[in-house]
Amino acid sequence: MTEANAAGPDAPHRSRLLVVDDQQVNVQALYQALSAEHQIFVATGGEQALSLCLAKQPDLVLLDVVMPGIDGFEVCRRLKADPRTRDIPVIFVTASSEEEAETHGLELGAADFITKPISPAIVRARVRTQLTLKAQADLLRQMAFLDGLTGVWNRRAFDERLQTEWLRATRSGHPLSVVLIDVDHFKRYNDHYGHQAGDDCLRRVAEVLTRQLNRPGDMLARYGGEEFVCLLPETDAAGALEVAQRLERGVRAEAIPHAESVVDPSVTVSLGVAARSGEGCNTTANLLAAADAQLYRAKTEGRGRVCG
Ligand code: GH3
Ligand code: MG
Ligand code: MG
Ligand code: MG
Repeated sequence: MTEANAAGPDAPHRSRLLVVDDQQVNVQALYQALSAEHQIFVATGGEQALSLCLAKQPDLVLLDVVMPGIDGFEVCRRLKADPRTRDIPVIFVTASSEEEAETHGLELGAADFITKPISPAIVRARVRTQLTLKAQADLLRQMAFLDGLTGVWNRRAFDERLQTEWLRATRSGHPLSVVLIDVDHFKRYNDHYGHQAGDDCLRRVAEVLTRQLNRPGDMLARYGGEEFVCLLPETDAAGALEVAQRLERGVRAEAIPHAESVVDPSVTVSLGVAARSGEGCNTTANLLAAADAQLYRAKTEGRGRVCG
């Protein structure tokens, strides 16, 4: 997922464009038309275009069709087949104005088609349109994976990442752990302070938990209701227990008053930890079930603690 433009999908900002053409004169023309507004990368062949798309993750590709080696159609087909590059819009820029070629390009997933010789003003306008659409699509994609109340990832995002990380860990043999986190006596919190305050409390808990995570690969998601979940790649059971203890202490240290809790006069959480190497943790469902069983144990043993 690329980062959405912080100022909103329509705000102008310097985008990153990849210009692909085997002829210097064409590259020059596009560069002159677009470099004042955008940052330009150049590839002079299909192979180079594909590797630059992976390495630079441009916001848009302007793609020539006829090139020695793999042609523009094949580049487009490969970009659209790879989940890492399929959301990058492709505009074909070609000398051919044949209906058949244009149809073929659009069927391959191209966003637009421009014929050479180019008109700088038209190229700029069409590029702008595609960039706006791309920014809006990115924002929607991002919103579909975020929890509306707390702003952390939602369960859908978690489930997807868990599958990816599970496959990766299985392949590499590296550790992987999860931590389930449940706010203690939260029904009483709502009953005493009101639902609005309950929502504020969940937001603060989410913030505190986020702050305790320091590895770039770690993920915090709202699992549902007053439950959160942490995904910890490259982390074994002992490491995950340490993280969980830190999360528990972090929430306690925030000292959010909770007059009706019998655990502590402030908000506490119970946590259950499970690692891929653990007994019976041979599927993602079993991993989560194991974490849930440990969470249940933390509840029955008095809450405000970690079990794993
Ligand atoms: P335990 O310590 O055993 O976890 O007790 P609990 O009261 O936290 O557990 P229970 O599952 O009985 O209640 C969870 C409560 O969380 C009930 C529900 O109304 C509240 N809750 C769930 N989602 C939200 C939310 O989005 N906002 C607010 N304010 N409350 C929520
Ligand atoms: Mg060419
Ligand atoms: Mg619960
Ligand atoms: Mg609870």
